[in-house]
Amino acid sequence: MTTHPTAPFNRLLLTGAAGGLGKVLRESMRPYAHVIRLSDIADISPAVDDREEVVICDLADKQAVDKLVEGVDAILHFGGVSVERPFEEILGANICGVFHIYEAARKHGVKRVIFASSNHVIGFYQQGEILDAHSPRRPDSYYGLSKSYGEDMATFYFDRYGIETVSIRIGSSLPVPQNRRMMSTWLSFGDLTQLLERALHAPNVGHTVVYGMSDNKQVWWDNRLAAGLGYVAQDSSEVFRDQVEAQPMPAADDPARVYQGGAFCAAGPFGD
Ligand code: NAI
Ligand code: 15L
Repeated sequence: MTTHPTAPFNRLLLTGAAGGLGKVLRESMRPYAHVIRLSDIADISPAVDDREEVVICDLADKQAVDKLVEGVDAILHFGGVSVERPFEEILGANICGVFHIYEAARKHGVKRVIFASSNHVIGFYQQGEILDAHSPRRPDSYYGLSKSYGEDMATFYFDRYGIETVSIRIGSSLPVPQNRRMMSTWLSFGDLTQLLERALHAPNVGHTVVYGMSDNKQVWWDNRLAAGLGYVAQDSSEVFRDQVEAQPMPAADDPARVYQGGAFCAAGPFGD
């Protein structure tokens, strides 16, 4: 993994800091900034030292987000609803939230955003189909739609205002792959950290879309269009194959076996 001898960023903002990945990144991103500003709507454990700042903030609150972004050099945007939910819940956190982040970035002169996008922007492709960053999106959920909107927001803010973004279409970033589908989609925490380091430091990214996956054996996503990032995955789901394949095989028509987005493709409808 590439490391930097000196921290090039004075202050990084990490949204979603109370979440599963936020807790990991709170530790693993420390080498890349003098100070990390940690934010979430949920409680965050107190700052451990003067290299951490803790700010409770609802992404749906435009004024609060504006204040949150003031004084940061780059943003790791991981906050928001992370699973399929009714549209009204997704709207404030993810759709208004991503707009608030970019508007604040524009006002405060932030030059780079790393956006935690998701494989659910292409979730309705069948497993085994090979995609790259230019494949038309096929969102599998309101959640996936919100990430698709976030990617469009990133393109717009680059074209209009020159703010660069790396959108990482994260597969499944968990300690271990939990099922057969995740043998293809798994992203280790170490590889996520390397990908973020590259996304922060690679020059001239414009708006680059990259699939966030480890060096898994059977993959559906071709990352050659994001080669400029220099990301080289170090881990592989293969070491978990025996324990994953001890699980029963899903039925042939189970979305978990059919679609790249798995069970998200069968969520809803809500509110009938
Ligand atoms: P998580 O659900 O554990 O963390 C998300 C955090 O966002 C939570 O702590 C939550 O309190 C916060 N949040 C929700 N609504 C908010 C609001 N209105 N204002 C401020 N904060 C709010 O999810 P996880 O797994 O840590 O994922 C982090 C990011 O990465 C999410 O954006 C998710 O969509 C994305 N992602 C994660 C994947 C994974 O495999 N873990 C896969 C693909 C994308
Ligand atoms: C996601 O986007 C979710 O945030 C996460 O909870 C996982 O379900 C992941 O995708 C996945 O597809 O495995």
